[in-house]
Amino acid sequence: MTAIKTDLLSSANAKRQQDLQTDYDSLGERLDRRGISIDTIKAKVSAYGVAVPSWGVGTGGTRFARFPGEGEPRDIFDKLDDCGVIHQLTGATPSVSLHIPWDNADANDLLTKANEHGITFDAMNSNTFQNQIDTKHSYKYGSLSHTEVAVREQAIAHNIDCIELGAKLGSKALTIWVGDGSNFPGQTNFTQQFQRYLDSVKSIYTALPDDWRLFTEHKMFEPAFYSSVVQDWGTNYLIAKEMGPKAYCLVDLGHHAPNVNIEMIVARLIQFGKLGGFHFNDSKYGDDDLDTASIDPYRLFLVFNELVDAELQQLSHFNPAHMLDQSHNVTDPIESLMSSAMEVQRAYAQALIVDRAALAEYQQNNDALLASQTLKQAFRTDVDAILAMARLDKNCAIDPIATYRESGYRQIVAKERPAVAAGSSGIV
Ligand code: PSV
Ligand code: MN
Repeated sequence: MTAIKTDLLSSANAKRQQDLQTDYDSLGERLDRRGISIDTIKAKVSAYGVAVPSWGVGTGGTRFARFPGEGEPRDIFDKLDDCGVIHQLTGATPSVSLHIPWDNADANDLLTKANEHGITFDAMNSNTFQNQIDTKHSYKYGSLSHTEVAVREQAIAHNIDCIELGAKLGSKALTIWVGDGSNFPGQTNFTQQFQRYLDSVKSIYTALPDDWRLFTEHKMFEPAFYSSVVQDWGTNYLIAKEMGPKAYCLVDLGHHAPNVNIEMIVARLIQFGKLGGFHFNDSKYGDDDLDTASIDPYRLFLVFNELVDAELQQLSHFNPAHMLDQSHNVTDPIESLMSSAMEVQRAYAQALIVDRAALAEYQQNNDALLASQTLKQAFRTDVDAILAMARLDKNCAIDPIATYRESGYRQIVAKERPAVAAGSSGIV
């Protein structure tokens, strides 16, 4: 089933096809002069996919308020419909990452809905940063690292439930992010708290099927404002090492102090075989969950520069999961997620056209200026036509956002989806 009518899509593309062909040919000529085949880059972009977070299609919020959007999804099935639109128009988001218990539903019903849209399920996300309606013990003072064994056991059991549901859905990974930490110096014993966390994740690890991976996600602060148990990539690396070969680190681009060199963290995790995946949101101050590349597209490109470098080396254990993780307050989430998926593709395409032989030589000869210019040359290249042509080849939209607006999808679904009451806060 396709949510956007195919005749609308075709006529939207027909209006833009001639200009696209001209732009593609002209870019092809310029790349050819640099010894790069535009069709090879297009094929790689076309095969590339990034997972959409189920929670991203709803309107987020801040700690202060949540302003509901028109036609917001009512449940996971509406969310999957919205994810279907994103994939239909961009061809870049073949999978969805679920968050349990928010998305809890019968596995067969979930599969049926996903099949309708030709999408699959990426990593499962557990949630022990909130109390759930049916949970006996509170997570107010933590979950996997809680001082009380009963709370830890409840959090472990929830993660195992996520694995069990995911296994039925064809997912192959569990992502754990916890809010555990402390708000006051002295509130917790760092060492004992971390040991309790390690013991808990090891129990979850033992329940992991052989062909699954376990991702742990670090985050510097929030909701704990003095210390977080999994605060940085070093701690995350220790966790993955302690657990074993199926455990990897997940890097959310918003979870570091401002100005931290994230691309170098990525390189380190690649070098030691522990890079599990990404949440490609952007950030200016803290965990802002802003749209991908809306603040610092060069940083995203530099991350992809490391990824392409590793891809070319064909390293074993190198198969990072690519996911988005955003919260939208002032935009239509479908538009924001489409924009982000395309930004991730753009960074990938730009990293693919880096002249790696030249770069290696400049590095060897300590030619800092030309090494940096080599990266800049790729970053400055407008690869839009490659992305658009890859979409057209797959019968997706040359201009997804314009086509989405022309389709009136949001207004159509708004008729079936009543507005949700405002008031509560809702950032994730
Ligand atoms: C909370 O900071 C967060 O944004 C983490 O990045 C998780 O990935 C996400 O929520 C979903 O749990
Ligand atoms: Mn995240």
